[in-house]
Amino acid sequence: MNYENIIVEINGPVQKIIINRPKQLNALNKATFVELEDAINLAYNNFDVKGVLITGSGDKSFVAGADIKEFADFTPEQGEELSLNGQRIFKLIENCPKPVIAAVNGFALGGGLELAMSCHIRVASDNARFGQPEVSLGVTPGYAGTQRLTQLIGKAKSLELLMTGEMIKADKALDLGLVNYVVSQDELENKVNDIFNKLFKQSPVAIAGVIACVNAFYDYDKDGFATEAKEFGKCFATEDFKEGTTAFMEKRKANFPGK
Ligand code: DAK
Repeated sequence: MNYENIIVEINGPVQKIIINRPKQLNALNKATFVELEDAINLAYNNFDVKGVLITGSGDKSFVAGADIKEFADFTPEQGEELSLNGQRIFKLIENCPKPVIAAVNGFALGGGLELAMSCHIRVASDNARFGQPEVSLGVTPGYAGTQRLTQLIGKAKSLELLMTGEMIKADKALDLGLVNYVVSQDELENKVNDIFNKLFKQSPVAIAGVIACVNAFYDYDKDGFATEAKEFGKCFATEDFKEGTTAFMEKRKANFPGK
């Protein structure tokens, strides 16, 4: 697929996805969602990709929300359809078997915060701003913001942010547990790479299992304990497990084949 709204770069084991609509502060329109889904599927299917980085173009905005101009005259049916489609694509990110890190380089508002929250780890630059301002537009969040914000920071703070639509700074987001790290703008990419370097020393198979187990905790259709037992069992048939245990006994670092 030719991309017009995102840029996809593969740097070694990292697939970088840059939301690239800087004039609109990287707001997510329909076409961007289509391209984002395609890029995530690429990461799922490319064995050599071990991690995904999602960020926004420029130094002002990660993603300033869904494209307000696009849904202004929607019917209720179109609104629900848009919501379900966005939820489905963000779930694809959340369930990606490879770690997905959001490098939040500015505004992460509405659909932008929802995108960041669907990633496994969030690293913010100190100029980042977070919020779910949908109530100011007369809508509720539509891409699972009410669910993931509550999962990440708890009911009381989540309700406050969702009902006031207030924007918060990066240090407050860190206090709330909404982001994992805050660094200077210059350090953002280095910090993300440091995290990837730690992750890439571990078994990709086991990391995929951990993601599935933790996600099962939040999935009412799944029993997280049963998922964990299943993922644990699956490891015993993998080359990663054989290499990990052999390396331990031979007192050397493991070199995981990723299968
Ligand atoms: N959509 C479209 N364009 C946007 C945008 C957005 N979310 N955010 C910014 N832009 C555009 C502005 O219109 C402006 O374009 P021009 O007027 O120059 O053509 C350009 O980006 C630069 O923005 P500003 O001039 O406003 O820049 P400032 O630095 O002054 O302000 C700001 C930055 C981020 C504080 C401000 O742009 C702002 O408040 N933007 C809107 C933020 C926002 O409310 N975001 C949440 C969007 S609501 C649904 C599903 C999902 C959703 C809703 C319904 N259904 C299923 C129905 C989700 C909703 C959202 O995400």
